Amino acid sequence: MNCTMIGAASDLGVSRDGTAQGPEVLREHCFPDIPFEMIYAPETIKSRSAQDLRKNEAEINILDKELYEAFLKVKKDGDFTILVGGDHTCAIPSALSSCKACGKTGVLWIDAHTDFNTFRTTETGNIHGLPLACISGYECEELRTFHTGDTVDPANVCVVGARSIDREEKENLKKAGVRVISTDEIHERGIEAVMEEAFAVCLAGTGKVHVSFDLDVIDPSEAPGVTVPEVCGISTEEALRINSIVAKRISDVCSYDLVELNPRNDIDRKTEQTACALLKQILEAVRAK
Ligand SMILES: [Mn+2]
Repeated sequence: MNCTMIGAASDLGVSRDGTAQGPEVLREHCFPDIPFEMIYAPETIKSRSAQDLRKNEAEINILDKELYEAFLKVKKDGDFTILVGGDHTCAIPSALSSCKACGKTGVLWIDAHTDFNTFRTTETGNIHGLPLACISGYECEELRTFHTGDTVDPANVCVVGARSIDREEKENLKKAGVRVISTDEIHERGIEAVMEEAFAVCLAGTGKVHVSFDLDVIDPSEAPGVTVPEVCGISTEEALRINSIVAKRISDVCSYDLVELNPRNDIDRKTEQTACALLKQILEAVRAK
């Protein structure tokens, strides 16, 4: 199967600069010979104010609409799409375009954060903390005005590797009924068992899974090149094992994201190299599909 990579050069959804350079670094260093379309955030003065609880909302919507149309165009040709972020808000058009193109879809969200805040509960106003709520149809209508069709049923959403959840965000997750598997649970039960369950949740009554991989699920001692590091994460080796299960089950997967590489915070390019290895696992599997 053919695969098209779409880069989202944006850090509009985070509070600090750097994430916008992630996809360009990966295209240049890892994938110079692969179809790789780059979509840039609108040039504008970015809001970084702590008081602004809807930071860059209008600009994010402009970018996400452009991404949504680009994903749909590639999917119409029958190609598999990989989103290379950019901050995690770009997963909104990636996942919702799959709902439109692939039918009923579950979402596997591999991340240290659950990204299930809403404009009502966010404490920072950084919109990259809201995308999973938006994709799951839980408030956040303002962030999916470009999408026509269903959102993802929260019963088909599973977060793997979470360890940093805000108090009110936890309430949102509980109300929506989202299954959250913590880093501790991965270590208690083992990677195979939790991934088996995660796929079962995402595929219950759906045809496909959208997989979204945030590099900050990995411990910052091994993957420092992110914007919001969280200690006590999984190792790089564990991340590659989790991702190899995704690769093995590629026939259940309709699209994939790799997000939040921040080259400015990276040390000796080690997070970049991990990102590259994760993407190559998926690319190889898609090509063999
Ligand atoms: Mn995250």
